Formats: sequence, structure tokens, C-alpha cells
Amino acid sequence: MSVLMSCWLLLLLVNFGSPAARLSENDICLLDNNKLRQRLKHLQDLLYLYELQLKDILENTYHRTKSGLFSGNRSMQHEALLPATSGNLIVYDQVYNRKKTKSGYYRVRPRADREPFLVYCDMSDGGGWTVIQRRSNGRENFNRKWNDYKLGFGKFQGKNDEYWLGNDHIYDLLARGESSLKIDLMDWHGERRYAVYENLQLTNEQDNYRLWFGTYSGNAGDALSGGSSFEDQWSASHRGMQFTTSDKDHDRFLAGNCALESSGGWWFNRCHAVNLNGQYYKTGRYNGSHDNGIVWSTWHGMWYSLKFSAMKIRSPFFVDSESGDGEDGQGS
Ligand SMILES: [Ca+2]
Repeated sequence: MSVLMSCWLLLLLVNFGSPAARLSENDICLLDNNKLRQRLKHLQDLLYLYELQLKDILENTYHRTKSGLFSGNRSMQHEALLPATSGNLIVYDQVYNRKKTKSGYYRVRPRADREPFLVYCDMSDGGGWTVIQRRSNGRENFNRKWNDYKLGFGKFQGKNDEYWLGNDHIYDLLARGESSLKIDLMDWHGERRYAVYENLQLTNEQDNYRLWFGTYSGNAGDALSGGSSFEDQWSASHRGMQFTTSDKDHDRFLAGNCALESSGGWWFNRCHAVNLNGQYYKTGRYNGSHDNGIVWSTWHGMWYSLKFSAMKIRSPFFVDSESGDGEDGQGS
């Protein structure tokens, strides 16, 4: 595990370094000090996250439980690590019992010292997904403050209910081990796109739930990284950003609070290329003083608000051998 992490860190550092290496000396002189400082901050954020992760790995036994998944031979020790309730289905149970399990709300308990909570488990689309965010009808108000985003809000009953699972819950789910993020999107013509990011991570509340994610794949475009140009990435990449709400400003927009302008809590930079917690417009294209819709900029731009979004996570070690049944219409 630690070897894997080291190799990935190396790869990231190389990637961060490569744009500068391609620039001519003249171009490098044109980069102002501010941009260079921001890039340094990015690298410091990375270093900080990896120090946290390394500490986490050294203090826990994730490597042992993961290797157990592949052996196909569950030891008593492995059994003892399974949650006591109907389960955190992301990592363990569904690998073995998925055919018996339908999509729906399940009570999970990623941390033994915390109360269990309800999540929607999406067993279509390959199965094993824990849905951490959903927008589908605009009934839920997402323009909320820090504490609501921390603890979660919305309804956890019907399969079309809207909610934010809560930054503390998401943090606890992600702390169990490496997770992939899949984002399902749909526009007002019923067209669907998706984006997958490897290795989704959040830091804890002390660090304002700073976001990290790895390699992108999908057909919606890599909007979480801010866009294709260096300028766009500098101002709108969500990588390494802390969470901001209307009452707690941790964004990089010095003249104001991005959450106020964008009508929801998110990992704002100055301000965003993605905001899935924005205002729900029932028209697609919208106008306004701010681009505050449900935005995925690399697909429909900043002035188109999507009809549907769902953010969902699962272990990258999930054995994905079946196709989804598509019962929620979220499949790619
Ligand atoms: Ca600000």
C-alpha cells in the first residue's frame, strides 16, 4: 500500500511539474508571483494530505482487510471487522451478497464510535455505490450553512429524494480506505454524462474538509480540475480546496464569499467550474447576476443548470463483474 502511495505521489509531482517544463523561459517570467505561490500551495496541500493518509494507514489495518478481499477466503479476523448493522455495503458485503441486495436506504456505521446513519446504496451501475449527494427535483433547499453541510440534510426515504449526506459522514466513509467517486449527470433533454475520479479524499473539519481527488475518466469532462487551460485551473480547480458555506468562507475569492454568490456549500476556489449544490433551475439555461445553477462547466458551461446529479463513492477494489440493472436511471 505504501509503495503504491509513493508511486502515485511521484506521478502527481511529475504532472504538476510538467506544465512549467513545457513553457519557454519567457513564459515562465510572465507567471506572476501570485500564481507561483498558488502552485506551491497546491503542492503543500498535497504533502499535507499524504502525511495525513500515511499516518492513517500506519495506524490502521486497511491493507490487511483489502488483501482479504482478494483471497476469497474470509478469516475470522476479517469477519470481526464487518459492521454490526445491515452494513456498510460499499466495501465488504456486496462483494459476496450483492445478488440478494437491492438499491435502497441502508443503515451504515463506518466508525464504531459513532452512531449509524442512513445512506442510499445504489446497486445498479455495477453496484456497491454509496450516494453522498443527489439532486433530482429541486424540492430540497441546498442554500444552507456550515452546520447543515457538516451534519447532512434532506430526505432519506424515497429513491428520488434529494440530500447531502454530510461532510462528517462523507469523511468517515472515506477514512475507511481508498474510494472512487462517480458523478452521474443528466440535462433537461434526458442526455446523461458521467465523471469518475480515483482516490477521493477529504480532510477533517479542522482543515475544513479539504478536497482531494485523483485521475479523471468519463464523458462529462474533467470540470473538477477547473478546465483545460492553466488560467481556468488556477481560478476554478476544486482540487485542494476547503469547503465554504455562506457563513464560513474558506475560498480563495478575496473580494467575497463564493457560497453566497453560488447559493450552496462547495469546495470553492475563486469560484468554481463545478457546483452541484447550486440553485435548482427548472429550465436548463438560466440568467442571473451569478452563475449559481447546478453547474458542470465542461459539459454545458456555467449558464446551464442540470436536471439531475448524484455523487457516489465506492471502494476501487470492488469486484465489478456485472452490469447494473439501471433501475434508477443513473447508469452511464
Ligand atoms: Ca472569500
